Amino acid sequence: MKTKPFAFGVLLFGGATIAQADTFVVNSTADDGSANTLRWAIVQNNAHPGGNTIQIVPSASPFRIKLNSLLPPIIGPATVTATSRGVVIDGGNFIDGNNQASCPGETGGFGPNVRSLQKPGLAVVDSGNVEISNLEITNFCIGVMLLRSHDNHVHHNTIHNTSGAAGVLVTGDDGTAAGGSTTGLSTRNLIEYNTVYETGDGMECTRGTTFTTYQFNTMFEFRGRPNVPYSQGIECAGSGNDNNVIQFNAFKGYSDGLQMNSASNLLILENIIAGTTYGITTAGASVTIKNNLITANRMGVGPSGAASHVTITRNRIYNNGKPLLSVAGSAGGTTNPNSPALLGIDFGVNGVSPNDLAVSCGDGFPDCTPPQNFPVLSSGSTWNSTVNLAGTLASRPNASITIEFFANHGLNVAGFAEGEVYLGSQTVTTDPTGNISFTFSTPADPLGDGSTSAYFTATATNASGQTSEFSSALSLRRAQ
Ligand SMILES: [Ca+2]
Ligand SMILES: [Ca+2]
Repeated sequence: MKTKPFAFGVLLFGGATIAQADTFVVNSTADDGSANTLRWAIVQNNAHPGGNTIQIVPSASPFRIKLNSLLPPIIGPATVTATSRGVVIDGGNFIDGNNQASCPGETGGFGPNVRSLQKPGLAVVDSGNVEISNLEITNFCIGVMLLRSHDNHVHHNTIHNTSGAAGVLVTGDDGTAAGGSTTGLSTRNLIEYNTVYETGDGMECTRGTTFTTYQFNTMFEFRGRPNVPYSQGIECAGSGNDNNVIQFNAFKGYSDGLQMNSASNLLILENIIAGTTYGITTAGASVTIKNNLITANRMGVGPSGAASHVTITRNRIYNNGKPLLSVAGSAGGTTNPNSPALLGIDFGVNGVSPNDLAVSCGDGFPDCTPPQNFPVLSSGSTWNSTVNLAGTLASRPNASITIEFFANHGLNVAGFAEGEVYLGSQTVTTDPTGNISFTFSTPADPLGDGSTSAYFTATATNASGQTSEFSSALSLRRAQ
């Protein structure tokens, strides 16, 4: 059925040509190319692209479209959507979404391959302005692939049991053997409100993916598929993956919640990351990690690289240090049970990085090498009407430093204190020798639940935006 219920069109500049936008109704689950099948609708759209709608009208729920071969990529602008839930696009006739061997070219025993561009359920390639929504997609190597593609909107889909690269792969891969990153080849995509599970990587922003937003998605792995190693919640692989936003998502069960690699100018805001080996790893510059809940992981946040400027502010980071290991050496994870990465913030993913003091610095001033030195808290053992924290910081001379203070119910299972409840901050300036003493006061219920004891920590963030590891814990109790 080809209908034209909407009289809108695309008026091309010059006014001489009007391209009619059509609606192609899919009401058959067959995959024989006949009218009103999904394959037929995509072929029709691609023959005359220009704002068409492929509208799947399910006659039953579930309405399972079991394909016999891959669908052609969708040429935009176009919309692919279902009028109600229950529409399943299933590649199970020729791909086993639970076995990586179905996706040749993957590296057996390692995590999903971010260079894989194989066997997607739906794809947009060298095109853009495609909206994909309200679908369930399963048993492919990739759920939705946006390859060298722009201005797409992928939302309200359920993508699960894929065994190649990712649930949603956004990539600018140009296919060259060298790596093929070209900044901006995939740009301005919006991926939101999707549920993604058992897909290896949840999503990827790789090889030139810019100005793309991932928000309000739920992604998880059960860590229970022996033929598909779990990998990253979102991975940005290769170079040029800058100016992306990852916010309001939930990640659980990955080897890395977010593996950002060298991606820069990122905003990572208000996510929940739990049950991963490494919550967030990032080596880029100008990365802001704010207001996230990062708990029950092995390690919380792991910035790395001397040039990194990773600002970690106002998060809730606690109850990490769990003995969670990734399997099979996937890119960012570890199989080493002796890995010291058990901290809430671990610069270098190598355990506590000690402060470098003046005696070890060639110029005679402290904190001459990254990471930013952390504060040292020191005060009495009790609080009364207020909690009074005192401490010192040794850093660069005449430096403006923002110190954030946190309270914790206890140490994590590995014995480190983190940042469970944010108490506030203050900005200080070190003296000409690089040293400063500070005090900070907070009301007598620092954990907000009447607890009469707490572990206090602090971080330091320098003027270029680089945040330290957490300080050692100071244990205090309320005076009786
Ligand atoms: Ca460290
Ligand atoms: Ca340092």
